[in-house]
Formats: sequence, structure tokens, C-alpha cells
Amino acid sequence: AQTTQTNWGELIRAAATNASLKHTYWPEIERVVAEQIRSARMGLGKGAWQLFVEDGEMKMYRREVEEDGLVVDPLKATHQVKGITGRELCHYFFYPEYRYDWEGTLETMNVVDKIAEDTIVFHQIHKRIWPAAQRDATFWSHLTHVPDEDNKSEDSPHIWATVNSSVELPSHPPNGGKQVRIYLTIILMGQTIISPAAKGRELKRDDITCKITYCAVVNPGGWAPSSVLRAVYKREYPKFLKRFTAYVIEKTKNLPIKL
Ligand code: 6CM
Repeated sequence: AQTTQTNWGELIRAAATNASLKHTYWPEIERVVAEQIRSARMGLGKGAWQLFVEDGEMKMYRREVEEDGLVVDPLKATHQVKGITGRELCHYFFYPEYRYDWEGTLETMNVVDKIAEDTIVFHQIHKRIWPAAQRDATFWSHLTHVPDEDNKSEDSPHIWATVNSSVELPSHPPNGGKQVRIYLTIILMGQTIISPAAKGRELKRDDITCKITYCAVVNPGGWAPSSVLRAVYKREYPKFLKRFTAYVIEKTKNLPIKL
């Protein structure tokens, strides 16, 4: 039995900026981010996860779940990529200036509120997928880092994470336009592993590997045929994770390593 339980809330608070801590969203951000980190770190656990994509180091699992006839299958993906850090991974996922470069499902992205350097509120319109109606989403996004429990030495890099979670915005009511509002909770987490061979000398990109966990639960908000939705996810999630990680490798290859 586990005797000590990590207080993720405390660790997330320690990493947060003052502007985030003071915002009315903070209690929710802390709760959702803690819950997402806890479950991303848990691995596959006992749930009925089925492997539906395997491509090199990348593995994607889903649980088939429907709510009110809508597919809301939770997704859990793991991947390992050489040459980048968890911090770099989450940097390019979080900051809006890079999003159009890698997000293939995007029609438009707007920053509704930059609450702080580590918390941003977005409105996104996604590309229409035939035969369903177009979707949009409003969500806060929070960038954080916590000490690595598997590697407790003082100088070991932190685990970095970006969490996106839907929020209602009076300025952007759901189903106001021609889009159907989707609801999402997503975490992208990166743990940096440093090769023991690098000890005592300057670190090179060849010495580092990023262990990635990506979990997503997306409620499509309104009717969409289950088979089409599952086919879209099976195509789009692997495409996203491959394209995005290749993008981070390309962006960072000539930059100093940011642990
Ligand atoms: O996590 C990803 N992207 C983030 C930044 O954009 C953010 C976005 C999440 C939206 C994910 C939903 C996209 C699916 C839109 C189409 C829905 C169509 C329904 C009708 C089909 C019949 O967290 C990467 C997201 C990768 C998406 C596969």
C-alpha cells in the first residue's frame, strides 16, 4: 500500500505565477491539473484500455465510452522521442505563436485572455469534418512543472505538462455561431531522461530522451456518427503526435538544451 501521497496541488502552486494564483480560475486549474498529472502518471492501470495504434515508440490506447449516445472515448498515448526535453515539448504546445505550425485540425485560434505567462484562455474553431457540423472550443491552458518522483536527485529535470480544459465564456456562448461546442480535457506531459553516459561532460541532444504521455477526453457536444468519429480520431491523433514531435525536434535542434 502507498503510504505517502504526493500533494500535486502544492507542487503545481509552487510552479505557478502570481497572476495565475490570484485569478478566479485558479482553484479549478489546480484541481484539474493535479487530477490530470495524477492520472497521466498512473500508466494504464486497471482500465479496459485497448491498443488501437502502434507505430515505433508511439502507442495509443482508448476506452470505448458513450454518453447520451455520443462517443467520448478517453485516449491515452505514450511516446518516446530523442533529442528534446519535456520543457521544450510543452513550450511549443502551450504558446499560441506556434499553434498554426503544427495543429492540423485548426481553422482559427484566438487568445481570449492572457491571464499570465503560464495561463492563457483560447477560442478555437476546428476544421469541419464531413458529414458533421463544424466544432469550436473555449478552454484555458496552463503550463506547469513538477519534480520527477522517479528521479529524486536534486539536479534532475522536472516533469513538464500543459493542460487544456474547457471553460464557459460569456463572450463566446456555446452554439452561438454555426459551430457545435466541443468539451475537452487534455494533458501533454514530458519527462526528460538523461543518458548516464553524459555524466561529467557537456550535455548533447543525443543524450536526452523525452518520455511523452498525452491524454484526451473530447465530448463532441452534438451528434456525430460514432463510426465516423472513431475513424477520425484513429487518423488524427497519431497524425498530431507525430507531426507535433517532429516539429519540436526541428525547432530545437540548433538551440541550447532547455532542461
Ligand atoms: O491537443 C491538441 N490540440 C490542442 C491545441 O489545439 C487542443 C485542441 C483540442 C481539440 C481536439 C478536438 C479536435 C477534433 C475536432 C473535430 C471534431 C469533429 C467531430 C465530428 C466528426 C464526425 O487541446 C491536439 C488535438 C488532436 C486532435 C485529434
